[in-house]
Amino acid sequence: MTDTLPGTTVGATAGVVGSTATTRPAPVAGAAGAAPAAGAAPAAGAAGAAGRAPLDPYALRSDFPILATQAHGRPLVYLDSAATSQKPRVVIEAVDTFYREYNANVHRGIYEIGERATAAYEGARASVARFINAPSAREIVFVRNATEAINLVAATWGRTTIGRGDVIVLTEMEHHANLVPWQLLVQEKDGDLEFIPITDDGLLRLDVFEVLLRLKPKLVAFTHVSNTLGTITPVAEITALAHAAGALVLVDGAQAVPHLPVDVQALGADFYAFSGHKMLGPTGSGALWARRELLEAMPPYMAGGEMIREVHLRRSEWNDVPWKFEAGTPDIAAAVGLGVAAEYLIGLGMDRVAAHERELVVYALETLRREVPGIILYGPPAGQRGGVIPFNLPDVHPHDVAQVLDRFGVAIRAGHHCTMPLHERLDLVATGRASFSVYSTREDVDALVAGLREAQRIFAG
Ligand code: 7TS
Repeated sequence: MTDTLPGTTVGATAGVVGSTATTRPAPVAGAAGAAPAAGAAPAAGAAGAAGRAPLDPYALRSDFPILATQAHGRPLVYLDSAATSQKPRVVIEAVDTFYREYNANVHRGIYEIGERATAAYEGARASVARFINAPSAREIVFVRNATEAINLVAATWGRTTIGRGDVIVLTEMEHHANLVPWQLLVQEKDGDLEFIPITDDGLLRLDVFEVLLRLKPKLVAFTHVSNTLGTITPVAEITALAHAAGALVLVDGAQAVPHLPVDVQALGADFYAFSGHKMLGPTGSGALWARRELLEAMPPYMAGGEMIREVHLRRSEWNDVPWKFEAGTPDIAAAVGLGVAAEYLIGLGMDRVAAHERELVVYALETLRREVPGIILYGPPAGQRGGVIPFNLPDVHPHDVAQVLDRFGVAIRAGHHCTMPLHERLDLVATGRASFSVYSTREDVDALVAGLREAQRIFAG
């Protein structure tokens, strides 16, 4: 394993993207082929060039084959993108092409398809780095999902850093993936967890956070966007305060990278974790970004092949980062697909994606309030949240609501959304949740409204 990345970074995936040029919509949506050569484009934070027309979700819907299907004989209205997003054709084809044309293991084949697989895998790493403006692709560790990324940090950095009495600060609205790993860690190390409370609107109480910082926490770990309330947290502000108090910062970006421009350098955090399958990529793909010196200092997570440089019977030496953290044969196809998804989103322009979803949230909140009498909507005001609409109808369990909506082809999630402590804090058993992505439209919201009115009619009788 060499110390440097193969030079063919995006080349391998760009070829895959390019192969479907004929299926692309007009340049307004123009995502798929817009991927410029590595290094030639602005950072993802700036991608999406000012002056471009607003994102046209109607034009790009034809990129997503599943959106042309039906559920219960009605057009599928997919409003569960926070659980997992749908996949554009370029991603599906990239996975397909890998298996059809160059399926081989990575970092070992001294033959053509093996080299092609390695180039595509490492090219995907470069695309992901560019997508979040990481300073180097060497700071991107491929994992299966955000859950694995957070567990990796807890099990390596956490187990070597956290000791008796050490404090980790979380928030009351974390997904279980950014809560339970820290519970296990402090149980093992006899440390403590503290929580930044939220307001009833789902905003973080930064005044209380400043008081918690007097406990000199070792880590502050929090979500960038709440999967349940949609709250967008002030990452740069929290990070600056945490750093000033001597804490490191882990950001759970699972619900941010699909929807907002994310520039890890501008945010200033130390660890940034996310899943690929929520950002139009395949399941089984995800990434952990961490500052290089942290990755260098952390012990390995899992052990075996790939992550070693030398092995002797009684001791081994580790590979360079990031491969030190990628034991065993990775999910190569998923990583390649993730790289294509990152390029697709860069091509759309994440600022245009964010503007589209902001506009849709305003429309949804207004329309639901106006058209669905008595609906209870949770979360912060439109300007402070991403494309997530949690709600309840009075006296109807959200599971029943979801079942009625399903009859109309409308897919939402109902339940606790893996945020049980947040539901406890808000004194709720469960909520219904509609969530958006690049392909969501006002008509999707209208279908939700029609379904909710029908649910009200059924349950009133
Ligand atoms: N963090 C946040 C903020 C999430 O929303 C999720 C998944 C995760 C972590 C874990 O992601 P995974 O890919 O490792 O499973 N959230 C949801 C959801 O809201 N509905 O289904 C999964």
